[in-house]
Amino acid sequence: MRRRSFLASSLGIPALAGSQGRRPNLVLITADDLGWPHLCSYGADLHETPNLDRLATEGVRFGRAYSASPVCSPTRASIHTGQSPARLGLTIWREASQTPPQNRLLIPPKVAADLPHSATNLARVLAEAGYFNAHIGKWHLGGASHYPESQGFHLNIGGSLWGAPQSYFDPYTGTAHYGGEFRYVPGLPFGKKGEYLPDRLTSETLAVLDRVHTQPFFLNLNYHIPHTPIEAKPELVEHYRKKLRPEHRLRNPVYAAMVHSLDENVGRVLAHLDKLGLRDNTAVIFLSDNGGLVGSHQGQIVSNNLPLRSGKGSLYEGGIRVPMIARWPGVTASGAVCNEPVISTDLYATLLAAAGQPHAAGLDAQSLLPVLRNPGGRLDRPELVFHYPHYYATTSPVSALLERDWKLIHHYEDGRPELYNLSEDPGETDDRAAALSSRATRMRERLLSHLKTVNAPMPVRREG
Ligand SMILES: [Ca+2]
Repeated sequence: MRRRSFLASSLGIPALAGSQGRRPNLVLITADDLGWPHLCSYGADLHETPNLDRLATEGVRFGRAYSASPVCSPTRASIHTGQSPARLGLTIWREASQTPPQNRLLIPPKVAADLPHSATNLARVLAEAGYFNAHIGKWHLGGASHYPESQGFHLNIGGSLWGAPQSYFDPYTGTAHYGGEFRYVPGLPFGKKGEYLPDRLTSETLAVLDRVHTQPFFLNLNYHIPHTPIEAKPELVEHYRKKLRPEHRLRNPVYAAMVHSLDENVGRVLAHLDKLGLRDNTAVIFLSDNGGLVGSHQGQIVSNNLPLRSGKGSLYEGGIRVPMIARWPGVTASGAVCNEPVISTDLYATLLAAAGQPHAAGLDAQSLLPVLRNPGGRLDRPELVFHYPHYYATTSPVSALLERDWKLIHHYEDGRPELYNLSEDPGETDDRAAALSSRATRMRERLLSHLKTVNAPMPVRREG
């Protein structure tokens, strides 16, 4: 039976003490570039994701969760700070932040390369509240002076400045991809040659859980897959090659095998929480940091996000709508679906609220506890803002405003608006901007006014 302190309930903060009579553990598991429709519980056909699907039946599955950015680092920064990428001034990944292209119509802004130490910081608040904070896997939020150890984490295994390793197979080093840059994964000595990185990160995670579970902990477990390089265990690739049929919408057996390994490893973590008796007092949240990568990588089509439009890098739904599942026994309903629009930035406020900690005012985060408890309910929030003032294979510089079902996309190159009604047209095929020009104009003014208020970095027109 879960106990609830009088003070906590009077503040609207959920029960802080579980069966062990203490604050809940927090487990945040992030996948990298996993598209919205890539889990079976979200409609995937070729893929097999029984562990994440089970997690969904045990908790709340979000149908309209958004990453704050269509690319990795800004979304991760939003989770750790509760600030939108526009407000934080961190709108693209580190490697691209200082060298915007000079040969396009617009010159994108130079933006923050590192997660600033001055920002509000989730792990630091949790550390001050007595949590043990472990970061395992991808970090991608700055150089060595801004690694997890400097951002409130007591432990960092694998977190570095790089967004992806050179290979997912031990020793994870080399120069095979990414422009010949020598990369490695720190904190993983004495590996077994050929071991798959997600398997290894999970083994490290289980060992950490064995050691820390006697005190409240925050586990920030960031798998690198299914980000490039598109590499998977050969026996799983073979399984999906044999399974692939002409009618399958998802068509890449290597990518399917990566998603399989992701799911299997999440299953190992969940099973270990059960083994240690921690399930009832642990809030688990799983999500992806942006939409799935579409288009070709080293000669193969990586994936697609159908029925959503486009993918990573884009502010169409395929770039920013992501799978997200939350399970917190005693708080979340079981097997429920929440279709309220929520955003990765909210996890900052949600995890702090779960730990019984207040969060600073004036941020862009809203606690999701009301919809975790009542997935059919609504949050008191009129809009979400997205800002990507950069180029990517799927986009030119854009911003977007989401007012529940209505979405306005503003293109900086030509000032062109696009307007979609997502409930009628989730695939964003019917642009209503011309037909509903007054709505489009109002939403664009609202969007640009907000971005000005937060001093968002903007692209500028190239001279000459
Ligand atoms: Ca990513």
